[in-house]
Amino acid sequence: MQLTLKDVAKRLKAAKKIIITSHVIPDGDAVGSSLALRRMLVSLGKEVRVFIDDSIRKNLETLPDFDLIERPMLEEKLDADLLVILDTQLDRIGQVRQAAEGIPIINIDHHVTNEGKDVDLYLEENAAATCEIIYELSKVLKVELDREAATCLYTGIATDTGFFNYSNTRPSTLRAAAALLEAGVKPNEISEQIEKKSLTDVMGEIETLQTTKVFFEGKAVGLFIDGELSKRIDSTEGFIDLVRIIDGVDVAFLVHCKAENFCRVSMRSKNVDVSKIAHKLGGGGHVRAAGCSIAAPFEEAKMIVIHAIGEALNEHLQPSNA
Ligand SMILES: [Mn+2]
Repeated sequence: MQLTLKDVAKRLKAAKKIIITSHVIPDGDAVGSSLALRRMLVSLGKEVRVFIDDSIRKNLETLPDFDLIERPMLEEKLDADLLVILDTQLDRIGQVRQAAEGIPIINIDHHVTNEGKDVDLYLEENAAATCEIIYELSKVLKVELDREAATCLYTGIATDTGFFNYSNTRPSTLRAAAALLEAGVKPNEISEQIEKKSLTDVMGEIETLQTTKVFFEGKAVGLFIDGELSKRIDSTEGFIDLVRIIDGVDVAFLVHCKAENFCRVSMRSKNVDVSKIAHKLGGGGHVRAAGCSIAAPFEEAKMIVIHAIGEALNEHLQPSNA
């Protein structure tokens, strides 16, 4: 069922015990929206727990209430009136899905690839971030955002828009950000915290840049982290942005060998719909930023991705799509 924001508010108000969760490989929007919504609901007298079934990157550890995030224990059965899934769909919340089995679900998301299977969904695909939706929800719920909740929401909006650089930045995104500054957010502190990198990460970045290769007359550019290089890299955050700026490039992508037969792929584009490419390969995301996992050895995964991008670039150039 498709929900409106008012339906969402009603469902939240009717519940007493609420569990909030988000996707594995959590980003600023996943963590920020979960923590901000928790604070909002606690201020309404709700009993709230946040579960994320994955480790979370260090840069997000300074978010207010970060220590309250729990990981589901094997065999633990969770008890609540409502499970709220943020920034993703049911099949990407890891073990939380089993632990919360039987609890009614509402799903709040901005990913165009979310089909809302088996859940009640509020999808605002034009929102730059789930945090932008949660900000709108705070108005519907008539909750005043404190500095802590505002910091969480700003972090999610800033990270999902590349600090207001990407095409998903819309007037309402900036209005939300402005209101969050009025609630006490310090934008410089957040950007310093998010962009901070260890020396190891910067050295890994330099090594990864050496793998830069262009394809399709310079319309695509790839970065390739094999198993060997992967051992020296903690985070690939922001790597793609280093090459997506190359003149003439439409699609930038990164193939990261995480295990012998398992590679993660992320893509960014200026024109081509990379969410379609990701979807074809079993992943998802947005028109200009998407990703997927490929269960294949590194060299094979590379070929699969390059081929799929070539096809998408070709289709994009067909006059019927112009
Ligand atoms: Mn998001």
